[in-house]
Amino acid sequence: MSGISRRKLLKAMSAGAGALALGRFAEAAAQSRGPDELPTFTGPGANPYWTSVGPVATYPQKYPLVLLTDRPVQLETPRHYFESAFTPNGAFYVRWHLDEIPNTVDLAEWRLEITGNVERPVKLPLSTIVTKMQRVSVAAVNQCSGNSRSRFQPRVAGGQWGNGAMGNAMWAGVSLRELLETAKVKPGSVQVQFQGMDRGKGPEGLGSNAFLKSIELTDPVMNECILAYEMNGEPLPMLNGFPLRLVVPGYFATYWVKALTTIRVLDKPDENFWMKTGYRVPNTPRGNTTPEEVKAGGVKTVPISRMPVRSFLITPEEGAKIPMGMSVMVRGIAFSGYGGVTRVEVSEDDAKSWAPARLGEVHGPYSFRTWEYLWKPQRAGMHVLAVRATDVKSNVQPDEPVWNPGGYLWNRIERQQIMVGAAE
Ligand SMILES: Nc1nc2c(c(=O)[nH]1)N[C@H]1C(S)=C(S)[C@@H](COP(=O)(O)O)O[C@H]1N2
Ligand SMILES: [Mo]
Repeated sequence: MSGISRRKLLKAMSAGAGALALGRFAEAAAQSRGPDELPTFTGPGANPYWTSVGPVATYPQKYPLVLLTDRPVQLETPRHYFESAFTPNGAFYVRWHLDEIPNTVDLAEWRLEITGNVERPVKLPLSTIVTKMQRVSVAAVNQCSGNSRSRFQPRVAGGQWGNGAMGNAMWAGVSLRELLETAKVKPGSVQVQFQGMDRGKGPEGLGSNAFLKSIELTDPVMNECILAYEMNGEPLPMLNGFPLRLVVPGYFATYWVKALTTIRVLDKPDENFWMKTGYRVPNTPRGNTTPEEVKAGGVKTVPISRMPVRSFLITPEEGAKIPMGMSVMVRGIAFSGYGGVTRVEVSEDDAKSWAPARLGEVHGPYSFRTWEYLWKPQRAGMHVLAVRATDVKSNVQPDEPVWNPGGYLWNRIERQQIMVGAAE
């Protein structure tokens, strides 16, 4: 724990019952923070802010979640919901960019429009999509590109997410390719653009009043995209994009446009703010760069795409105290946007040596996969456990932090401190 966060924690605790009542969100008691006051995650040990640093809020169709901001709505999933491979809809994190988000939808009026560079523009009611087209499903992780942004050093602007801007669900709906075929894409088309019902200006008014994302027609992911009307066997919660959202398996969630109403086939590349300026990373192997290079200018960027491999240690919880002589089943999850995790390893000595964990059931290449590891602590005192995953493309999590100005793609090896007590 860094000096600044230790001081803040002590301050929050000395504030008495009010702060303590927040339990694991004790730090959240601090109301307005400048960027310098935000807790930092440096130092050799694990960090105590696994979940986040916000207060808790309850929105319609949602359990109490960590409130990052309410305009626009950004809610983070508390850690314990990652104990299973699928994240409950009520606990699923929420991220919108614009102020005006839909809170009701009249399905009698609602249509999905396929327009732009197509032979036959169509407008489909939801009933046609649900009853007349083939239903397909995929288990896929939805992760914000800024997940874990609060770890970045030097700090970067943007939502200071802990590790809870992610979730895994079984999505069901219709294939994007099949839908596009009904409208007949014209030759010369290059991208497909997606737009939802939300409205408002983007940062500095640059967003042209809608959140717009596009995918290359030749990108192989086009064949795996689905338009989902079901999430874990239920209609999507309003805040997660009811009645229909794009699911782009393996890709960061920025492309998973919610409350979808318009699919626009483009004959030239999309140059709107959310493609040309937002959600880009330096064109380097890990999307990494340095603040000095950014300051000097000329850093080439590419749009964000697939999610690098990650793994998380979920139980026992950070700060847990384990009696000496007891064995503990350590459990967690792992995933990769490049098509499945092949190996998870656990370290009992702060990432110096590694031993394999046992992998759980496969729910498909883009799902969370659970893992477990039987830990028999050999000594009393503080232990730093670490976990790292390898994916089918042999990508393995790095132990050096990456840095980029947007605070994207964080996938450094996670650590966690566990206290083993002496026998009584
Ligand atoms: N219509 C719409 N779709 C959107 C966004 C948005 O602002 N508007 N944000 C995107 C981003 S950046 C993220 S991280 C995910 C969040 O999905 P969730 O709220 O269902 O968790 O939605 C994506 N789809
Ligand atoms: Mo995001």
